[in-house]
Amino acid sequence: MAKTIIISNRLPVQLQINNGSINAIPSVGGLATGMKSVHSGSESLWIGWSGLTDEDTPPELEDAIDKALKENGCAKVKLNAQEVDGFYFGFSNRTVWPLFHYFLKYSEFELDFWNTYKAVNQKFADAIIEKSDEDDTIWVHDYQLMLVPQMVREKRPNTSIGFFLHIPFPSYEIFRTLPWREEILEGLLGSDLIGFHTYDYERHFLSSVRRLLGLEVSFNEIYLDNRVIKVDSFPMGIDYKKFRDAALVQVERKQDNRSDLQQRLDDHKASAPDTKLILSIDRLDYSKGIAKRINAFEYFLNKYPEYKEKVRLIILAVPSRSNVPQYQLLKKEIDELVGRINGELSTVNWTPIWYFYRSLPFENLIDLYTSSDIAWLTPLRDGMNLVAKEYIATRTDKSGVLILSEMAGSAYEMNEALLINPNNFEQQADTLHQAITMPLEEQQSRNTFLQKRLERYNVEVWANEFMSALNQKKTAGHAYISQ
Ligand code: GDG
Repeated sequence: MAKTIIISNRLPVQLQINNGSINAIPSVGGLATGMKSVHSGSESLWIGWSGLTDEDTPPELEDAIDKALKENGCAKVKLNAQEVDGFYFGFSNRTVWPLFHYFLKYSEFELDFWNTYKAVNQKFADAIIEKSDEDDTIWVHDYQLMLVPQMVREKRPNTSIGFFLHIPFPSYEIFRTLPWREEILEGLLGSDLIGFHTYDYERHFLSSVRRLLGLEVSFNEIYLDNRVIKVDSFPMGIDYKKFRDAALVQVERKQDNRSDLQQRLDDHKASAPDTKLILSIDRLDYSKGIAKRINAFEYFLNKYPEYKEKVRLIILAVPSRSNVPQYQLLKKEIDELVGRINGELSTVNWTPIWYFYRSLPFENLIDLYTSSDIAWLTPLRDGMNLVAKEYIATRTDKSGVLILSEMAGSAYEMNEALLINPNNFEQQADTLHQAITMPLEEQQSRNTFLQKRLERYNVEVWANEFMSALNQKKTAGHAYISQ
């Protein structure tokens, strides 16, 4: 029976080694949840890196690891520490990530990184070939694996291959600076279907294909040899029900069952009922615009001093890629900014910024979403931004205001949010003022539209639409009949 093979850098389970026994804990991330309908039963297999390098894996546990993964419908690609360094921390996160998020000056063009990226992509492709059959359907995820489609295509000319990019695809003017730009495009073009979050990313990709490879491109199809490659946008949704239900449970939770964080938030509300909580949640990443947001908050407090002691900014910054130098610098910059602003503005009764540098359990995430009057998300570039969608899904009484950067993919679907340019402090200060003073009826009317859309186009629909577009392509066959 034909299978679906999902392939991503990391597997949707986390391995824990306890006294020589292995536990595979399913992860609760958006991708893992969304793929549930695709990754179920014996007809699917998820291939990826387990998160343990060869050096960290006791050889006597290899079989137990494989068994634990198999029970979860997974199989691993083995990587050593040097491969993880060059492929993941190197080319993926020091070359592609900054470039695709328009941070050209951070992008490092290192031949060693590139060579390791190629070698590791080949390892993933070999694992697919080994574990799949010709009539299986293959879905490759994200920027770490852009060469995999072509590497598989070489050995399996008739297999159906889809690729989805979770980050932006940059404009041709940015993309063309990459020394290995043709190889990356050719790698992606091994696919039958290439998906992006937005129509703009799709257009940027098509433009690069046309201008760099000189291929024939018509509307959203690319003609290569005897194949037609389809390019389309599939904006990723969230598990709407999971977030809404968690918020309902949280709201109904009995007094004595509240989390410590929730108690603190409730105490804060009780002691200062007219104070507004403004929330931001991101991985600590320069693309998320956290430092600029803090500066914009200071600007806002200077422009509207009447809000001093009346607003509080909560920043949850989740540690990420902390052995990449740019991330270490950013951490230092944010620590200093928060320290300076709190030092200068705090009063006996008020600290303007609550800063958490950690990952919180899911329940606490819900506590933050449901307790905050405003979510303020200011990425300088973001493929989609699921936090914006999750905040809205948890607002069960439809109150709350979302201020969202135009530079996030999600802004295209969330017109009822207050959209801002993260570089414009004046506009952001005025928008914060607008959010704080927005009448409840207006909040509810905006959120009604947003929630309806998020509920309908949830992550399962996203995964199913991609798969059915790929399957349609399969049924239509690969042949390109010249007109
Ligand atoms: C990439 C693209 C695209 C955050 N803090 C905690 C926590 N989270 C969860 C959120 C959300 C996820 O992490 C973050 O997703 P985003 O979409 O906002 O951002 P990236 O991590 O950069 O994701 C992005 C996405 O891929 C999907 O294609 O939208 O543009 O960059 O789900 O809830 N979860 C828990 N504790 C935390 O402290 N449990």
